Amino acid sequence: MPEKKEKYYLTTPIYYTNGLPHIGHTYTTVICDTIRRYKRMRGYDVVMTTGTDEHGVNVERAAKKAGIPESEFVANMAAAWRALWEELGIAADEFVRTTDLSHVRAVQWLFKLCKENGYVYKGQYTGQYCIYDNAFVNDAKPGDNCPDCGRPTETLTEENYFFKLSAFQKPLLDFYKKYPEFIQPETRKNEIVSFVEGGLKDLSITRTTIRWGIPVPGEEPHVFYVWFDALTAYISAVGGPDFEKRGYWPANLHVVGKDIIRFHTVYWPAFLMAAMLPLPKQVWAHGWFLMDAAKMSKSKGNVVLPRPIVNMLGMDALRYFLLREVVFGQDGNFSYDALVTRYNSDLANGLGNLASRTAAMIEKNFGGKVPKPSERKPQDDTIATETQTAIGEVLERYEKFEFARALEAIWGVIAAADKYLTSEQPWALGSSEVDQARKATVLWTTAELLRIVTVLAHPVLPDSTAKVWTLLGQSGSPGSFELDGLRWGQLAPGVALGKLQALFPRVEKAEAIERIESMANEELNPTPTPAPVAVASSGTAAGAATAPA
Ligand code: ME8
Repeated sequence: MPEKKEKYYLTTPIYYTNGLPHIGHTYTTVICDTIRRYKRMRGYDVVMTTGTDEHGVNVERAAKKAGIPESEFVANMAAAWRALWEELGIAADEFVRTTDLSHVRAVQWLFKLCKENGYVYKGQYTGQYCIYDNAFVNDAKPGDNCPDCGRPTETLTEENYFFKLSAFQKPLLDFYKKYPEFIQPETRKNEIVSFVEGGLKDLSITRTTIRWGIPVPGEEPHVFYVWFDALTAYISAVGGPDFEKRGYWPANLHVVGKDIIRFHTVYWPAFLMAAMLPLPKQVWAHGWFLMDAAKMSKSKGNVVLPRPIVNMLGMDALRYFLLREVVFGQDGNFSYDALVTRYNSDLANGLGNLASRTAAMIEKNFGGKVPKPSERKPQDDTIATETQTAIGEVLERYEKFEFARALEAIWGVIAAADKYLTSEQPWALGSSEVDQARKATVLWTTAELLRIVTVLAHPVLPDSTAKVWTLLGQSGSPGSFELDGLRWGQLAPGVALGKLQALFPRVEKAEAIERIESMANEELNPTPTPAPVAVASSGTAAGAATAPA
């Protein structure tokens, strides 16, 4: 554990405001929230940033279509994004909007530094531009489609400021070599290294054809190119030019989807090198959640929304599914069927069932107080050792962001508890002194295991573990438990159990899917009523959506 609270700064991408969050955005934000909780439990002083990327031609067009000024359009969208993260309990510590004045100043400051250091010049640029991705498409010819989104590119000539990206080929390659952990996972690193080895062209970083952007001081009508603008949000969120005062820059971690890794591992470090600013320590690119084997997008009409799932199964179920189903870094398919199957098997039958039967047996046999264990049998020691070993393994997995493996190890402990109960059969023991003593040992052992599982699962399942924590009569939140101090044997006998709250009520699959789909349909195609779709607070399987973190 760090001596004095060491700072840890992590970020999600700064999302575009031309749509609302779907499961893909939720995935990135859940990952960051999980890492934030985990790092806090390891004693770090953590700040997590998210935000909205609000400039560019797409916004100009969308605002025009909506018949409102751009500033109003983006304010509405940013408010919607912020509200959804809060509703889902994954609101970040900093929410940066690229229209914030502090961000505008930070972008202008970064540009000034790059220019003063000789890395910015004026020139003419003609190229094929994808207005949907806000990027010139390298090597594309007129008539070519954008290789990323498949839509037509437009030929654009304009006077631009250029950033001398070509000067950074060697510094970047040296940097990747010196910090082999900078780009993760390894396969992405290899891609980026060969891209940079292939040569870097200078990059246009301003536009004169776009109106809705941050002005280049004294150079109007030049406004900043979206990536120079957006990437700077990571530093403007923690002080901009005054970043040293707050002490969170350089970031420890940028979590992004694989679609934007190049911007984060080539452009961004080059901008920072040019400005002689510290570089982030790591960029982690995860894969995509696919729907019917295609990347989700609103235009394809295959988006999965988080809210209907949360209303039906609870936020923890969604978090669990996203992190358990896919190996971090790889693509994964989203399906409601797999989601509900995992919910019933791992959450309702697994953790939920273990918690409720343990509490019920302690209630019935020991008046709701944690019993005092007595003489141990070898099988008690075996399960204690297994659980203690799992603590080490889970922490190691979390540390490497191997969430699926961490959860697998935790659920291995839950399965061991089920087996232990089945073989020890505390319910079949009588009321003799010997039987009572044995019952006490078995139930203390199970409750202790449950306590450890609760702490370990907390970064992924914050709400339900908080409920189990209370059920076990523990004070505070499992989130304030320091992971490094977690050991077998800390559960004090005599503690009164709290109230059993519904954790993960089993659901009938077909019915659950139908309800989720119908809520999603309603959200995507609302019937014209004045009120927005309400967040269900009752009548759901798992109760209300979570409170803000
Ligand atoms: O690219 N699966 O914003 P964006 C997994 N504004 N993750 C997904 C996903 C999917 N199907 N779809 C989206 C931008 N994501 C820029 C970023 S940062 C300085 C500027 C997630 O709204 C994933 O993290 O298009 C991806 O990188 C990000 O959303 C793209 O969000």
